[in-house]
Amino acid sequence: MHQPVGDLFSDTLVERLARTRRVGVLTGAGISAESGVPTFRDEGGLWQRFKPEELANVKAFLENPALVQGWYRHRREVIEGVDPNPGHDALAALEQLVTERGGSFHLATQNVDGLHHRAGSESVSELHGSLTRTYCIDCEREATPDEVAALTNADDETRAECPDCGGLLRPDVVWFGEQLPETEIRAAERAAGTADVYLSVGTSSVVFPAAGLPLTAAANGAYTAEINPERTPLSRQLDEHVSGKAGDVLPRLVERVRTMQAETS
Ligand code: BJW
Repeated sequence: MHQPVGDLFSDTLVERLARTRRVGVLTGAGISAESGVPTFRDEGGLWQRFKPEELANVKAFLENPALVQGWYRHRREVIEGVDPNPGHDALAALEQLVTERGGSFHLATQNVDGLHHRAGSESVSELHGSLTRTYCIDCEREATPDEVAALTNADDETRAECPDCGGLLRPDVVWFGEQLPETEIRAAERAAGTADVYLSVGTSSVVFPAAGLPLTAAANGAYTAEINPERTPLSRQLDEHVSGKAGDVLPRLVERVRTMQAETS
């Protein structure tokens, strides 16, 4: 493992990001923490107040749709009130730097908050869906945001039903036991399998198949780095663990990459 010297991250990481052609990134809830979106498994995270088995699988949804719909309504409200933070901005800037020099960049996110798109990232796979979309589990019609707001504004005891057929409305997110959207996971796997350098940012690396992406990158020869204030089950298997918050580390890292890229062009 490369030991960072004099900075949070190593010169090797900066050089690889400034010079290689293909860059891949995986993000998790930690990158949105500094925007004010709670993570799942940290203290005070979403799983502390609500058990995942109660809320994030289809059986639980069918048993208590109003509870699950209410939880997602709450999360949509949280997200509507927050903005991308310097970590999201830095990844959008990194994409620009890499594509400007003719390289390719891909960002796979487990987050459903849309903050990477709002920060300006373009090549993004949303592996676990999006909170902004809601559909009927019977006729599959997508409900408009206005319909969702109106239907889920009632008290938590009321289930939101499709205005067309009366089926239950559910968020377009991926729950445990469900397949990830094929196009998104394929793009993410391709990017991981061909990356020269791969970053894993703000994820506990316990949920698969997303947690396998940095390992795919490593197995295919990429230089891999994890950015997280805590170590994860993957830390020892990657080239570098950068201990810090994404909103602190990423802007500094991208600034160093920008400087090196300018010097060598
Ligand atoms: C900071 C920070 C700061 C804090 N800066 N960092 C292989 C082995 C074992 C099991 C499986 C396997 N393959 C599949 C499975 C089953 C299952 C699974 O993985 N289970 C494990 C839990 C054991 N996976 C699935 O079911 C997946 N589907 C699938 O594989 O389909 C095929 C299949 C089907 C059936 C059988 C077998 C195969 C689907 C997984 C769906 C996950 N869904 C959720 C909910 C999404 C909707 C929603 O948002 O409500 O996705 S669960 C939840 O966890 C959410 C997240 O995206 C995901 C990952 O969490 P994340 O992002 O890592 O957040 P945290 O909170 O865990 O971590 C935050 C981190 O940030 C921490 O490390 C902090 O330290 C750090 N941090 N501040 C940087 N400022």
